[in-house]
Amino acid sequence: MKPTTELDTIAAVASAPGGAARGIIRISGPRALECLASLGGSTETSLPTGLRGASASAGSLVLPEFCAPVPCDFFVWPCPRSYTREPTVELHLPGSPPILEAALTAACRNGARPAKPGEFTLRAFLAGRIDLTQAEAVLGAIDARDERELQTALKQMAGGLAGPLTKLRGDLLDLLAHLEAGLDFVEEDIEFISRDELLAVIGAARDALLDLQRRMTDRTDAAVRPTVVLVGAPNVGKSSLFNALAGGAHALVSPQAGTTRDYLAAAIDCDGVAVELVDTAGLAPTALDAIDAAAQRGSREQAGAAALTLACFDRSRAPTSDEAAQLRGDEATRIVVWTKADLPPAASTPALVAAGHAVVALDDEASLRRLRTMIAERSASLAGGSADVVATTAVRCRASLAEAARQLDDAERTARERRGEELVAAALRAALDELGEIVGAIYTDDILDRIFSRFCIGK
Ligand SMILES: Nc1nc2c(ncn2[C@@H]2O[C@H](COP(=O)(O)OP(=O)(O)OP(=O)(O)O)[C@@H](O)[C@H]2O)c(=O)[nH]1
Ligand SMILES: [Mg+2]
Repeated sequence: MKPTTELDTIAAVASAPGGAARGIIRISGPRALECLASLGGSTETSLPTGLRGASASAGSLVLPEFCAPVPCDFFVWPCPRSYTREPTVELHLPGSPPILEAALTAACRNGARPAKPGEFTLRAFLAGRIDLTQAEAVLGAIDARDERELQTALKQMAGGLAGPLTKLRGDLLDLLAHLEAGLDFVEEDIEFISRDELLAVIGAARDALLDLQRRMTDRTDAAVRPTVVLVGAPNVGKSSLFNALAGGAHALVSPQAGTTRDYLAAAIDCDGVAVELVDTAGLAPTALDAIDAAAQRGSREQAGAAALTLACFDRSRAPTSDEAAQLRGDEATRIVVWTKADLPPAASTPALVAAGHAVVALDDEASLRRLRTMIAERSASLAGGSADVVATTAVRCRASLAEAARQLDDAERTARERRGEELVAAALRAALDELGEIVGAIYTDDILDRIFSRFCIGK
C-alpha cells in the first residue's frame, strides 16, 4: 500500500463482521463533516473550535434501501483530536449487515471512498499520531490470542516501546548536533562537548539499546529451537519448499508422488529466528504398502511433536475431500501454505485462500521471504517467554537493533581511540538511521505494505 498523500475521505465498517447489537461506520478525511451533513447528521457543537472534543448526537439515517429511517448515533471528532488527526465521524447503527452495507454505500455516495485494509491506522501513522511500533501494537491487540498477548500489545500501543526509543533517538540527535557544531568550528578550537561527556552519552545510549534488545529477544531466543514441520498430501511440493527455505538441494524432489519416505531436518534462520525445519513424507488417507504406512506414521509423529506445522496445499489442483476438511481448521500452531502459485490456480482454490495463508511459488523470492517472516513471527509468538513486545515488532526490528548497537560500539571505540569526530558522527548517524526505521521516521513503501496490508478493513 502506498502512503496516500491525496486528501480523500475514507469510509469503512469498523465493527466486527456479522450481526450484532451495534455496528459502526467510520469516516475520516477532510470531507467527513460534509459527508455527515449530507447523511442528515448534526455537525453543530457548542464548544469553540480548538476546544472541541468529540460530540455525539442521536438521530436517524434515511437510507433508500429501507422503508423507515434507521436509528443512528452520530459521533464527531474534529481535527486534530481524532485517531487519524483528520475530521472523523462514526455512525453507530443497529449492527445488521444490510444496514451497515447501505450506510457505507450512502457515505460513499456523499464524498467518501471505501477504505483499504489498515488505512485508518496508516493515516494515524503518517499524521505522526503513532509510530510504527504502535501501529504494529494495534494489529497485535486485534490478533491477540490470550490475555498476556493483549496486555503486551496494549502496553506497546500506549508507547511502552515508542517512549524509550524516542528518548534514545533524542539523546543521540543532541549528541550529533554537538559533534557537528564542533566540526563546523574546528578552526576556532571551541569544545562543544568533552570526550568524557561524549563517552558517557554513548555508553548510556548503548545501555538503553541493550535493554531494548533484551526486551525484544527474550521471546525469540528460546533455548530450544522450535520445530517447524512441512506436512501435506504427496506431491504438493513439500520437499521443494524445504530445499528453497533451507537453501540447498537437501531433499529429493520428483514429479512422482511418494518421493519422500523418511523425514529430513535442517536448522534454518527465518528473519533472525532459528528454527528446525522438517520435511516429511506425504500423507494420504490410505497407505500404498507397508513402507508407505511406516513413512506416514513417521510424518504424523513429526507433525504431532511440531511447534508449528506448514500445512501445504497445491493451489494448481482442487483439494481432495480430505484436504478440504483440513482447511476448515484454524489453529495457531499451523500456517496454511498454498504451493505452486506460478501455475494457474484450479477453479475452486482462489475462494479457499484466506487472510493469514501463505501463497508461494519457488521462483518468486518475495513469496518465500513473506513465508519466512510468517514462520519467524508465529514461532516467536508461540515461544511466549517474557518479552514485552509484540512478535511482529520483535521480528522486524531485530536486525536494526543489532546494527544500531554495532554502530554505537564503533562510535565508542572511535571516540576512545581519538580517531576523529567525523567518524564518531558518521557512526551515530548510521545508528540513528537504524532506530529511525524501527519507529518509522525512515520508512519504505515495502515496510508500510508489510505492516498495513495485514490489517483488516476498518482499522
Ligand atoms: N511449477 C511448480 N512446480 C513445483 C513447485 N513446487 C514443487 N513443484 C513440483 O512439484 C513436484 C513435487 O514436488 P516435491 O517437492 O517432490 O513434492 P512433495 O510434496 O515433497 O512430494 P512427496 O515427497 O511425494 O510427498 C515436483 O515435480 C516439483 O518440481 C512450484 O512452486 N511450482
Ligand atoms: Mg517430498
